[in-house]
Amino acid sequence: EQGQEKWPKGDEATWKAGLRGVDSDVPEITKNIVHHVQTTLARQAYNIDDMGAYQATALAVREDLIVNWNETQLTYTKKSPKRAYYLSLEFLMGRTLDNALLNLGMKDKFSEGVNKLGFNMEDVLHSERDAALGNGGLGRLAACYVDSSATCELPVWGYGLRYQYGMFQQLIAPDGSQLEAPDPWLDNSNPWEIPRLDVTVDVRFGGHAEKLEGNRGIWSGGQEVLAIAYDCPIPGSDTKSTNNIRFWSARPRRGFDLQSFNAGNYERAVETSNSAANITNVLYPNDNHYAGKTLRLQQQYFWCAASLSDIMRRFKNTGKDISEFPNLVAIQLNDTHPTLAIPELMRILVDEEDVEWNAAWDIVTRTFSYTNHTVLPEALEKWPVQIFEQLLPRHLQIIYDLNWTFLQAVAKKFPNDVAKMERMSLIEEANGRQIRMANLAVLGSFKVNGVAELHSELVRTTILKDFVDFYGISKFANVTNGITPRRWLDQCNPSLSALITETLGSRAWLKDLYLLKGLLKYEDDVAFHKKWAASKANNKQRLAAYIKSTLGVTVDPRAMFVIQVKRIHEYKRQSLNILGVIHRYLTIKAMTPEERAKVNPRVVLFAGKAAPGYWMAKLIIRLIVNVGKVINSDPDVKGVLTVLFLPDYSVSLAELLIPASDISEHISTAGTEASGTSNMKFCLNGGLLLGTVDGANIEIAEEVGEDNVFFFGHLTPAVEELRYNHRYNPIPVQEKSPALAAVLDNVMSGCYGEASIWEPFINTVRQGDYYLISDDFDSYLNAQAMVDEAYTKDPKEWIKKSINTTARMGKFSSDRAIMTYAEEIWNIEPVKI
Ligand code: F58
Repeated sequence: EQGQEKWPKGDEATWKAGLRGVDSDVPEITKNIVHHVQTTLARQAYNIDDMGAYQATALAVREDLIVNWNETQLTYTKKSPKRAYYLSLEFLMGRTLDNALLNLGMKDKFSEGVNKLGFNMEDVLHSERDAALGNGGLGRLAACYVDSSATCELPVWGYGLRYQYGMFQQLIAPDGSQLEAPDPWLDNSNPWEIPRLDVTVDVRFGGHAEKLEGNRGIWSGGQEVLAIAYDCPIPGSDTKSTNNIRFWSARPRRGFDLQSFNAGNYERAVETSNSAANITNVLYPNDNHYAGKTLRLQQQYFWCAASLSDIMRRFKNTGKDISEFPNLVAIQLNDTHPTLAIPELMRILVDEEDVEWNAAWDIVTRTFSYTNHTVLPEALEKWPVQIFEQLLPRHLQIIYDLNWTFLQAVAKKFPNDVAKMERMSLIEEANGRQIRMANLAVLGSFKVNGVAELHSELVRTTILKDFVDFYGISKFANVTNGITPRRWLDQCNPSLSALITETLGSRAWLKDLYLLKGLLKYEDDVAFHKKWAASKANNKQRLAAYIKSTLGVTVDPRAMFVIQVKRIHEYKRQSLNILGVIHRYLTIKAMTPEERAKVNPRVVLFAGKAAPGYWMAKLIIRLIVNVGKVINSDPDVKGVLTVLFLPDYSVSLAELLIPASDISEHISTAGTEASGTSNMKFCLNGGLLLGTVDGANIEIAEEVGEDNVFFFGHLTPAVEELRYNHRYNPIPVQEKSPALAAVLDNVMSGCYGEASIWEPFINTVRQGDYYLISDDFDSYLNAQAMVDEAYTKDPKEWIKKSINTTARMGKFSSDRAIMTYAEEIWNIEPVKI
């Protein structure tokens, strides 16, 4: 078919002679790297360091990615399949070079080439700085999903924002407090983006909206901001398919206001440009908490408007009638952050494309689907109507019009249920009028999903119950999260990956993770056990070396490594962990030297960032650091217990920590953690899970077997009543858990710093205890005792558990998750490149 097409421009042979392919042999690779050293970096063998070698190598790899990217995009354009767009305000990518080399299947050749040029690939890879355009789970999930979409050859694009400053850098002050420093990640140029200075969209803010007949409107005036596209190629694993994330950057519409400039008011002329560029300045560093900043709403609209305009332009290029839009376009809303895309598409259809209101609404509601990531009430987005009036007057009209029709339908279905109408309305009337973004997202979507079975059930029965009653259950689905096994095993754990490949006889497991089941044949194989244990030991040594070089602390890799790494949040209960550590410390201190010699030595590691404005989370970090200082300098527990807080948690640090865990902790209060994804990463790497019956922990246990996880704590249905009791029939901690009472007293005794510092935290446990620390504490200690027993009593049995865990993690590949979205929600199919 392609052969019959007419060459679009000039002489075909001349064009083709100029096109490059993907470099395939080592001399070609080194030649290209040297070429970039010489002519892009303007350096030479005499003055190039690891950083320069990284940059030149990245530029060479970038070319390979772009070759595949071009071919993929041309194929999509020619075949015009239905496409899906993943709208996410966060993409937590981490480093790119290693992942790109592995997905291209070029790592060995590039390593050889880099060696020939006098560098070591490991050092080169470590020169790259993380792209941290995300807070945590939600942003990293988006990154895993684009990897899987390319690997599964699905026509999917991501849309995001190109923040000048990513996730802040975390420093720990001498007193143990978290400090924040900015992350100007673009200061060293970014080889992984393609600036598209010609792909731009005008985005309007403010001005006034007029209504015409038939619900049509005109929006004019205000200020226009220019969105500029930066494309980031996303290579699939072992395929040419290379998808795209389009990141938008804000620029002032006109360099400056000429009138003010000519009037001699230079500063004012430049002022507009400053405020426009501010929009994509910084990633908001809140995790599971809604802050309600106007600039954040500007970010959201800027991104939705630019992305939708771009999607519409691409759709129109197909020449299809507008009514075909939902047959060619599916848009996934990653949480409520992109919900403005719903009224924006209405605006485009009704005001600009002259589509009749009801027909437009039909198009909209066959296009969008929405993923919910939390049931915590404090995380649900609501925007004051007043801000909308100023910033998005036309969207406010559209939302009012939608709400009017919607509430009539609700009233018809549930006559006389005013309370229900109030709850379902797009507008919350109490405490200042606010727009409820989750309600709008549900209204405008044909499918709503949660991210793990339990979470999806809670969505259906709690926060969105009224909507289930109204629409029926079939609109509400579950897609359990997944992780990419390329980054989260092959890349971060080369020794285990090699062992698996050697054992299974091929690398096919990386694209069909259920093949890991083949490892079960060796669950009792002594020789295999030895290799399995050697890989873990190797990863623990690697981490120990990092700890030595960054914190100057020596940890014994033969000790059991217990790891809890994630955002610091009260619901995730790092507090429970550190209180448990103190209990362990006090217990060991009370022992005779003979008894101490029998204790299972542990290294307990924490890492994670607290939102800069989340005071309690920061206090918990401070407690962890200070408890660590006391324990680590106490000769009584030397070699038996070490406690460390590793600063500045990131994707790259996760890649080092996860393969080194014996046990990881996922201990949220039941019903609060929507899914969790690091739980999957640890288990895939053969670390065992200690956790509550929450989120995806439940499904992990279902897959790997309950005997291979350590569960504890109250279950979700008990939580509400326990909280009620805390309020109305409180029982003192001393009665519920004498062990916890002793620990709290110990903290207040001043041995980790003045009691007044910790009092606000201690009080949250003693009074109210919303996260049920006191209810779960004894059960937690009991689970820890089971861990010690399992680890020390029979090492063979432990390794068998570890093998079983890895072998049964097939379900948690993000390939499975993305294929579920593709087949059950988006209705898109793979496209062969
Ligand atoms: C996380 N949410 C969930 N939100 O907490 C976690 O259980 C789940 O596994 C993960 O999503 C993926 O589904 C989360 O990370 C955020 O960070 C938002 C950032 C923007 C502001 C609101 C919270």
